[in-house]
Amino acid sequence: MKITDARVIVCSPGRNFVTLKLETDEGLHGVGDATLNGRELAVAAYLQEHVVPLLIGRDARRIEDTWQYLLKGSYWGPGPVTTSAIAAVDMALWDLKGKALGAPVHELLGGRSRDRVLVYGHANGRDVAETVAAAERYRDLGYRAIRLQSGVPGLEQAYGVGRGELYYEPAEPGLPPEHGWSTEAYLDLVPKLFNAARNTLGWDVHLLHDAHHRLTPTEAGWLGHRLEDYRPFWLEDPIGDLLQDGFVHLRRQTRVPVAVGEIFNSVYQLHRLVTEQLVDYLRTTVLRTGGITPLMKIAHLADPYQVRLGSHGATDLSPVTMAAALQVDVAVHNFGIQEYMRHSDQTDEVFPHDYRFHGGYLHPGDSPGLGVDIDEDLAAKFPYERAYLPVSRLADGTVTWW
Ligand code: CS2
Ligand code: MG
Repeated sequence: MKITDARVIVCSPGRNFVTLKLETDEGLHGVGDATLNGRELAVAAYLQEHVVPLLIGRDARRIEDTWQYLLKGSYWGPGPVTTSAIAAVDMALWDLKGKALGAPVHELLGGRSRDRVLVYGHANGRDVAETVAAAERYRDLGYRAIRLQSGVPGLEQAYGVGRGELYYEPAEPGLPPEHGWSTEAYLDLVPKLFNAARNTLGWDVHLLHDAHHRLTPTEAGWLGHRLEDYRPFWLEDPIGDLLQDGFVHLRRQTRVPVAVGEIFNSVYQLHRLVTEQLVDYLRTTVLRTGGITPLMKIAHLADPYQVRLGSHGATDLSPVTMAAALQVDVAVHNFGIQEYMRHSDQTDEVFPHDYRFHGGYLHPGDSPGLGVDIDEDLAAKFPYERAYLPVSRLADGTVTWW
């Protein structure tokens, strides 16, 4: 089966997405997601100028070889742009493989280990009361796991709050919005948030929280210790992900489960975290880490260390990524939970897909391939509009991780 055409489709049905569509000489096509929030055109250009010329005429059946060829052949190794581009190719090739064999991709990954995929929703509000009320709405929708993100007293904006009821869209058109940040006010708030949530929701629901890379190991250790009695499912991105020694210090200070990895683009960024059991869940996705091929390797590495997958699933990952992620989620043994930040109706119309939400779980279909597609004609009606993620500053103006 030879690749005969490769199209890079940039569209913006509610938000910007980059999608790769591969056509073959057997009349089959496959799709892959290449979206990198705030830097979409960098990946689109990488694909169009440097990858597409290498794909035409290649045997679409050779998935591992293509993945190795595109990564090692780049010389410069993994990075967010490179691996997002390679991920789109890898997803599209798995989509084609499944379609050619008449099987959903999870059948090619070892078959189902579970019938459905536990997901979590995103309750948010301007304050604790609004956030807990939103969490009650998510519970009433059937969610069994809910992330809590609240406004912080004294700050105009906070990560994870606003721009949508069932989802959270941080990127904004124009130049990067600037948000204030106060660690002290945040650390005062979060224990109160969890106390109110447990008092209202009880214990029969998983509660999660994302610190979004903003704390030092000492600050995160203090917060984790304070949250232990509320039994969080996980504390996500408690510290900056890139200095792995920080997780050693964090592990000494708290037993709260830790989730990390949504910005990781290679196994080398998480190898020590797994083999020294410094984290409990890996947030790495089929998109950021380069596709289904590397994520399966990561899952198999993590399994004997009792580290589970808890993949990223925000709005800036398209339904193509969600469909591909669910193929992995339903197959691997060491699955924990899948983030499910719903997309807008516009997005769902451009990317028709099989997966459905019911009773707190996502149910991937059994269509051959990934179970998702892109409606190119409809996509063309939503042109790209440059948008940026926010920049965060302390009260004195110092830039900090957003
Ligand atoms: C967040 C994301 O979903 C999450 O856990 O970390 O919303 C993240 O901020 C966005 O994907 C960035 O584009
Ligand atoms: Mg996160």
